[in-house]
Amino acid sequence: MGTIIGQKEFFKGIGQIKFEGEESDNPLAYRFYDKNQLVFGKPMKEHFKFAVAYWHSFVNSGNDPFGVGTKKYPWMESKDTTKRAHQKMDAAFEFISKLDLEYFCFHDFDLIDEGNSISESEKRLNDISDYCLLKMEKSNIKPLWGTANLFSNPRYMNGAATNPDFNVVSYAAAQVKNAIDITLKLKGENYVFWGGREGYMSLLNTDMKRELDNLATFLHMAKDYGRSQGFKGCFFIEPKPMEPSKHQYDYDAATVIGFLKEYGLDKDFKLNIEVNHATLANHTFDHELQTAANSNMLGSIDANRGDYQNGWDTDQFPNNIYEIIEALLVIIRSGGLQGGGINFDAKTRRNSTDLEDLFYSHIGGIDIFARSLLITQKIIEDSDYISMLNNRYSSFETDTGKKFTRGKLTMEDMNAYAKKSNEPKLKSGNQELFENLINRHIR
Ligand code: XUL
Ligand code: CO
Repeated sequence: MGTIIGQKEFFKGIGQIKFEGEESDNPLAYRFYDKNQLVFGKPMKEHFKFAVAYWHSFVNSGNDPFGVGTKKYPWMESKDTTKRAHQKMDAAFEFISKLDLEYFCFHDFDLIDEGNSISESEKRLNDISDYCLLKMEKSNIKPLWGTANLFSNPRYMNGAATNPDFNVVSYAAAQVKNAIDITLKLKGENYVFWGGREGYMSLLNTDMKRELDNLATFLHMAKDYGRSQGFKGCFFIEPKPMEPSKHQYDYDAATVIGFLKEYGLDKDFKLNIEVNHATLANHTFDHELQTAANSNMLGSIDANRGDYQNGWDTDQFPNNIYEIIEALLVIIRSGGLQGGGINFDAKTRRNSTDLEDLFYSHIGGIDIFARSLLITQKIIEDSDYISMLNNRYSSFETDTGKKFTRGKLTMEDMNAYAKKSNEPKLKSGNQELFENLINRHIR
C-alpha cells in the first residue's frame, strides 16, 4: 500500500481503508469515495485533496475547560519530547496512509512541543522536519498547508502580529519565519494565517487602525520572505468572527477581502473558508464560499460543522449532505478550489475515545463529500437547475438588458425604459422548487 509503518504499529487490527461501494456495511470502508473515479472529468481525489488536521487527530487529548484529556493515545505516552514527537509522526503517517490520503495540515508546535527559546524551538523543528522528510521519502504524503500557532502561548494574549508590544510582534515574526521554512522544506503546498488573537476585547485600550496597519505590514513581510525563499504556493487567510478574541479582525470572507485589497495583499493571498467559522459569523457556508469565489479568492476549505444549539466552534465532523451539496454547487461552478483542498479541521467528541473513532469520523467526512459530489454532478449535468437559475436573469439577455450589463445605459435611458414598460410583473423566486430539486437528487 506504499505505506510506512513506524517501528510500532499504532492502529493494530485496522488495515487499508478501501472503496467497497454503496452496498458495503463495513464501517471501515469507503462507500462513495472511489479516489480515481472521474467526476466532471477529474478524479475525485483531485477535486478534494483531503487532509488530516495534525492538531485534532494526534495532539488533542480531549481536554476542555471542565476536565482533562480523555484520549489516552499510545503515541502521547513517552516522557521524552523527541521520542513523543517521532511516535506522534509515526502514528500520523500510519493513519493517513491507512486512510489512503496524501495530505496533512499542521501548526509548528503540533509537530513537536515548543522549546524554551526561539533557538531551541528552531532546533526542534529542524529535527522533526528531518524525520518527516524521511517518512515522506517512503510515502506520497505531504502538507496541504502549514501554519504557526500564534495563539496558545501566554505571550500572545494581546495578539501576535497585532500585539501592542513590538517585542511580541517580532517574536511572532520569528515564529512565522520558521513555520514558513519548514512548510517549504516539507514541500507544503500552501501557508495559512488564522488570526485567533488578532483582534481585541475592548476598544478602550485598543488602537484598531494601528493594529490593522501592523497586521498588513507583518503579512507583507511574511509573503515577501516566503517568495524570496522560492515558495510558489498560496498564502491563505482563514476568517473567523470571534473566539478566542471577542472581535476578530478576520471576521468573515467579505471583511478579509476588503482588508487584502486595501493593503495590496490580494495578489498573493486567498481564503481558507471553514464551515463552523461561517456559521459563527451568521452566514451559511455556501455564502462564504461564494463571497470568496466572487473575488477569485476561493483557495481552500476547513471542513467541519457546528452545532445548532451551541454558539461556539464545536468542530464536529461534517455529516450534513444538504449543506455539502450547497457548498459543492458553489465550488464546482466557480472552477474548484485554488491551490488548496479539504482539511478536516474537526475533532472526534471528547467521549469518542477508541482509536477506531478517528477512522470512523474521517471515513464519514470523506464519504459525505464524495456522495455529495456525485449528486452535485447529477444536479448540474442532468437536471434543470442551471437553466432555472439562469432563467431568473434572462431579462439581462434582452437588447436593453445587455446594454445595462455592459454599462452602456444612463439614468435617463433607464427612466425612459421604465416609463415605457410600466409596472414590472411579479416573478416568483420559486425557492421551494429549487430546494425540492436538490432533495430529489439525494438518494
Ligand atoms: C481555529 C481554527 C484553526 C486554524 C489553524 O478555529 O480553525 O485550527 O484552522 O490555525
Ligand atoms: Co480552521
